Amino acid sequence: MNRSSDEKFPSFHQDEYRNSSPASARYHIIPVPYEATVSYGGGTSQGPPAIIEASRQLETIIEGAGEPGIYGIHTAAPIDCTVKRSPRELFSRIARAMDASWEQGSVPILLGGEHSITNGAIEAISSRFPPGEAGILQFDAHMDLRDTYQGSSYSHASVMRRALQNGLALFQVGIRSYSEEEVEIREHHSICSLDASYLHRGRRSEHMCLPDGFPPHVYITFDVDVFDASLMPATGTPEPGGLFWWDTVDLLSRLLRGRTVIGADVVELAPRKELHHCSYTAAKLTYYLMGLAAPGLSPAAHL
Ligand SMILES: [Mn+2]
Repeated sequence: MNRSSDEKFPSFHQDEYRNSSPASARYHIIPVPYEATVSYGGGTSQGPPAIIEASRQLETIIEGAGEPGIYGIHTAAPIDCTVKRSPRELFSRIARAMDASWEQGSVPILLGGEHSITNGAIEAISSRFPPGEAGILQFDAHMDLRDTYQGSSYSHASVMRRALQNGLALFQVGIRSYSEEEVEIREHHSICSLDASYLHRGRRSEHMCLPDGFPPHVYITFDVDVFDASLMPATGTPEPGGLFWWDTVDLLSRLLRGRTVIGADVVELAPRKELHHCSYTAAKLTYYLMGLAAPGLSPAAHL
């Protein structure tokens, strides 16, 4: 195997694809093992290595998304989250990594870590894209719209509130657990959504799409707790009544039709050894997201 960089870290899908150089890779996998504000079960700092390890079991082709690996995958060294610095400093570091990725015409994909790492993506998107040009598609059991949570404005439960404050459009999928404050904020900002209960009632997905006025460039933030608790027990707050695999890929591909995927994150996996299907599911989802951001839909071409 010809490993070009970061030899000491395993890379995503490494049994099939060498770790491409950053300049030649379509996808930049950026591990962010950050865990500070998790409210229930812990362990998300182990998410990135578990996803990368599980990716060794992936096939080269993923049904419905072709073979994303042929476009080159670069796995970066994990972002150092251990130093006791302010969360804002960490988020800026994430933002810089994403921006460097865009500079090279690549698509950054963050592996969390807890959901608050998306604050880094929000910073990166807000400084690179003019208002109205980029929006966030959030798959999550929770709205994450609290102003603060456990005294922090940068908690996993407040991350989408920060997105709204930065003027980013938001579309939520799979929500099924929330506070009164969050319902009010959602109404106040007229946030569109496909909640889990709505999806469960058998609404047909053929005509589901993002609203016409939704921005052309879309960042996907994927909290694995959007999956049903039976499929994804390895997360901080598993919620019953969630999405399964085909619901998820069907919705992703339909909602993103005609849009350009500028990046993504997969967060909140708290891996457990005896539940390796959870790590594998997160790895397969990550690979599927790459397929949605395949060339032909180049984000760089629009910048
Ligand atoms: Mn979340």
